[in-house]
Amino acid sequence: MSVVFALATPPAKSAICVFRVTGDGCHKVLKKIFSRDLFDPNRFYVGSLKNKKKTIDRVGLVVFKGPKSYTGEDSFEIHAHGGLAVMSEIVNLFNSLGFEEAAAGEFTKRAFLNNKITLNEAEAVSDLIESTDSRGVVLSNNALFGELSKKISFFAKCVDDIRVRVEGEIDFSDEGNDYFDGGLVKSLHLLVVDFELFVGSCINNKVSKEKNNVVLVGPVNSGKSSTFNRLLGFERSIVSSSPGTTRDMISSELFYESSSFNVVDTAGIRETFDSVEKRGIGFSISEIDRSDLVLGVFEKGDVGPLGYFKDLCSKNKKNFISIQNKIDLESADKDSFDCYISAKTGEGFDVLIKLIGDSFKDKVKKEDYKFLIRGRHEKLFKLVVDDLKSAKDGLKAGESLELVAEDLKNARSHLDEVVGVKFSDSLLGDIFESFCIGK
Ligand SMILES: Nc1nc2c(ncn2[C@@H]2O[C@H](COP(=O)(O)OP(=O)(O)OP(=O)(O)O)[C@@H](O)[C@H]2O)c(=O)[nH]1
Ligand SMILES: [Mg+2]
Repeated sequence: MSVVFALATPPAKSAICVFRVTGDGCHKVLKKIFSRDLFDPNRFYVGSLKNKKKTIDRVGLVVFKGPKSYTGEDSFEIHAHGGLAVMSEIVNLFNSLGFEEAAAGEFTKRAFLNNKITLNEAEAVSDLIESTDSRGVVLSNNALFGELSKKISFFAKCVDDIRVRVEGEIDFSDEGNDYFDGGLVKSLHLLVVDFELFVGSCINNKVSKEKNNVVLVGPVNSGKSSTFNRLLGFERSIVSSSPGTTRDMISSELFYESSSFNVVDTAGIRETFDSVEKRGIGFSISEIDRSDLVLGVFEKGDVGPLGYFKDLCSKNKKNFISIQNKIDLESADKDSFDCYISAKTGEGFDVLIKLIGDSFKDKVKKEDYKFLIRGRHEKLFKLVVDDLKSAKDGLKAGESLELVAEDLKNARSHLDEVVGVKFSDSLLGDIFESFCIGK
């Protein structure tokens, strides 16, 4: 395969940038561009990187000898100073050497094609990079570092073992039922149960990434932005005593225990002739549609829209928490609200945060899962369950053993597709095009 290169770190000013180069024969250029010509693999060398006689930078160089490299090919990495001009000079150098720019995910794709990793492990590399919370990291690591592949090869072996027994039956079938392996149905039944349990321990990465959306609504000046800022712990939204301050939606992420929430501050509701403010109010109402939980923030004495928000939320089947703010100024109007706070002093926020967390309790909890999988895997796993059930039912009903063997063959083939024993170019294209350049 050709020699390709990529900047593996972001193309922005930084302390260090890392370039990766892979492709058999790429080591040949090193004595031309680096101030040293003998290298032991996997060691970090510091020296000058040169383009002809001109020194570009003093860099770190690590050389990997295939097949003991990420891609399975000869490769090397250059760690240079993270200046934009330095990066541009290194790109020019590699272009002048005839190296091609790597496509997205090319390093991982080569690792797969060179049998360094399975296809599901390659997918897990991207899922790990995309993970936004610690549980996502644990789940994609389980998929990446062999645990998921081990499970799949375990089930593939179980399917093979049962198929061998079924095929043995086919060979003996002339001799009547006397020899029939009565344990086969039980073994298949146990395999279906085990496989379904395993599927239950997998979570689709799309479901896992679903955000908990929380929106703050209420009358103008009730303290929505102040509540928003206190929830986040920093001044993200502008707070002012003039009503109608927030006009556009402002959102930010809030982490609580192991969950993350997307919290949105919106424009306050009131009668207005200002067209910009009117649009902001329109946005606030439509934001309720996108949210999972609505926090209505009110001041004592200005609870007009409370009924309106309650009705809107119950019509749209949204959870609603009514909050009385500014309890440092006005006594709490007990019985009228779900929660009482002061965004100024922080009083009541422990209760509010708990109420927010509790309202998502029934949502998917990542702690209950072991492996992060993709839609592609989920579809294949469902097919495996169908194949195994069909084999079991066929066996129980005394159907042709050839058909049972065919179902088991299909189950095995669908498991093979998960790990990439079977793949098409278009599948590889779909998988790797969503990767980062340089990975
Ligand atoms: N005393 C007191 N003042 C508060 C509290 N929360 C907010 N305020 C004040 O109330 C005013 C309005 O606060 P904001 O947070 O901007 O209110 P808002 O609901 O976002 O207002 P709009 O964006 O205009 O709809 C500001 O002067 C805040 O300092 C509180 O708990 N106690
Ligand atoms: Mg505001």
